[in-house]
Amino acid sequence: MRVNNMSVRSRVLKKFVKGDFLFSMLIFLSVGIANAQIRVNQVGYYTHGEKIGVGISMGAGSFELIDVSNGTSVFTGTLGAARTWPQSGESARVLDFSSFQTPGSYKLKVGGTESFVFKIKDDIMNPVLKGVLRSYFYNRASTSNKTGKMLLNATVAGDWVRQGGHPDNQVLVHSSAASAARPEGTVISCPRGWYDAGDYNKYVVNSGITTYSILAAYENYHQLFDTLNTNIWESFSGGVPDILDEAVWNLRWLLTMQDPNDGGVYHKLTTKNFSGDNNMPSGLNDTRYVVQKTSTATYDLAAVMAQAYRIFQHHEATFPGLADSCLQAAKAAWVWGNANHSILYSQPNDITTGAYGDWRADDERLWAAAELYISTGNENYASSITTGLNADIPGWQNVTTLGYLSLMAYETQLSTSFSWAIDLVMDQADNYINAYNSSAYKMAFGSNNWEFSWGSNAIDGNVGMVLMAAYEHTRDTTYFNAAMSCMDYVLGRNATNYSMITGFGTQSTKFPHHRISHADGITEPVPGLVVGGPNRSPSSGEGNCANYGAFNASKYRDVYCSFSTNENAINYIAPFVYLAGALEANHHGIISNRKEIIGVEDKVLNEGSIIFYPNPANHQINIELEEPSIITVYSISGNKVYVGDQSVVDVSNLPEGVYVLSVKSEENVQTRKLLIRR
Ligand code: 9MR
Repeated sequence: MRVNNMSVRSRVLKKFVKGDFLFSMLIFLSVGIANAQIRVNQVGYYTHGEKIGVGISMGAGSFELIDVSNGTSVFTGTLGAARTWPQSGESARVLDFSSFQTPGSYKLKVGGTESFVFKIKDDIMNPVLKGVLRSYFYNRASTSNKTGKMLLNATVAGDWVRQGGHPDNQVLVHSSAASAARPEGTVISCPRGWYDAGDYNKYVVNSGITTYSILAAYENYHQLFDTLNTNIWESFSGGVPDILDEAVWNLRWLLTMQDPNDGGVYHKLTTKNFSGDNNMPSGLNDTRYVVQKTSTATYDLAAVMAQAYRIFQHHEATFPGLADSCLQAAKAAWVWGNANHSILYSQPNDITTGAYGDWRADDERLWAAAELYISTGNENYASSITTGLNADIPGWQNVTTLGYLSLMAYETQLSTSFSWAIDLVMDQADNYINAYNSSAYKMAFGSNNWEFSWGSNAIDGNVGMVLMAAYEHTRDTTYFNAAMSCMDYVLGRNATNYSMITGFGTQSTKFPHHRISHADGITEPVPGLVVGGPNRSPSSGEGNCANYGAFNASKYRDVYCSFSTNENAINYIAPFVYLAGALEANHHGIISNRKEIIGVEDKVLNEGSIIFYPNPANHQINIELEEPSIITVYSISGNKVYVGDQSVVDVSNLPEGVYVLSVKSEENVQTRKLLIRR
């Protein structure tokens, strides 16, 4: 896929750099001002979804929706009440055009002010989903220069061809990580994985939450991902969906970060210092080290490996032995973690790269226990999932809620009930619904100061994930709309007026703090990168390069030097893989797979080959089962009213009405609407 959406502003900036100063500034100012006052999701909105724009510093009155194909006004609405958003100091009015449901290209207009052009479309987030997922492919470490297959060549990389780098097959054990079996200086091999961010190091903690979110997207919505082609090397060889191939690139690296002698996991694989800004991976040969085993890295690895086990056990033919290796790694990590519960990262004196430090590891432990319990059914793990930790918005340092989200998704399949954890997640989601209802921007994200910390866009994305979980749990569309507001935010309905995903939107980030994009000599940045976003405390290490604004929500600059607001990172991108996947899936009638409670009768249920008859039914249903399956019938309020494993289902005791029939085999869950009539 080639994404080439160079904005006017970017072109002008390039011109500016070339020196055509006056002319460029004139265009820049007029374009900037014309579009700055109406903030939209610059990619667009779902045909049947909520559609919100925001007008800044406007009086009461009406707005129009203009069809850009012919310039006609197709919808008129009333501007919402003016409210001040404390995070940006702006007076904002909501422009709600949700009831307009005709696909096309449009812009919003208030008086003489117009927004950027956006689309209304049924699968509007599909390109974004592919883009954010593909960004991992571009950020793969250890792509080889020697074999055509492993190269980021033009066939798969489009404009962003680059040589491979960091083979990581000769990594040294740092003194902080030395053990009797692997003393300092031992050479080990840890290839593959994704570069963490703008830098070229690989950090287990951040990989943990990232890989989880990507795999969770697949677990929840595999029918969507089963056919999502992202044009990576593995797309040409079949086997498994591309999203799983991408995850395996990192999982294989993660497995090497575990010391096979004791199960402990190295915190990171890194050079001693960050490399210079103008270096491509292929030009770098500095020694790389594995540094200190920690409890956080070890439990994170346990959690992700347990999750990976339950997915890859269904893909033994493509990845023989992988699932088993994952489970063994998870168990060994759990054992080491329990014997070394509070070993927290302490940066050695000779290392200056990212720390990913922490104060506690009990959230990581809970998450690991949850994933191990779900994957094995072993109640010993369940007993380690104890109350006391809040359902905070997930982040690399706080992973409790990842465990809760998994327990929620597998609720109906677990012997022990964790309804208390689900209640905590729902409470948190409801906090964000309150924020969404009262926000000047009608946004779930951004009501609290702390949300504008380093990597704020990841917080926005993770709020979206929590809201989607609440939606899957209740089917209340308020959660769904609030989750969409998180996508709108990162794509332009925000105080910066930028889409902060490279390659998407008219005014998108052009100069991310991403060494590859900076040094590759290619005009456009690598596409699909989500940058950190506004940061209320930008780093003092940047000097005055970025000249930030006064308000939390506008402390963002699209300049390379702004590493505290404009750096991409794998954990910023992953929640948007999940969110874009969840939005796309739901707009196509795909219902979350892991959760069997499906209490709606008016949705298009997922496609599949199950045949059952009669429908409507009277006394019994006959199902053509091709493999051993569990049959469950749900009432429309989500209660299980029948469970069995036979192809003849007796429904004579069920009252007339609409039900959902679910047929679950080892491979698949399929659902159908069932009517019972007498
Ligand atoms: O995401 C991290 C953020 O929470 C921290 O405040 C920040 C400063 O320590 O570091 C961020 O992570 C960086 C990591 O340490 C190194 N790779 C780039 C990451 C994104 O800036």
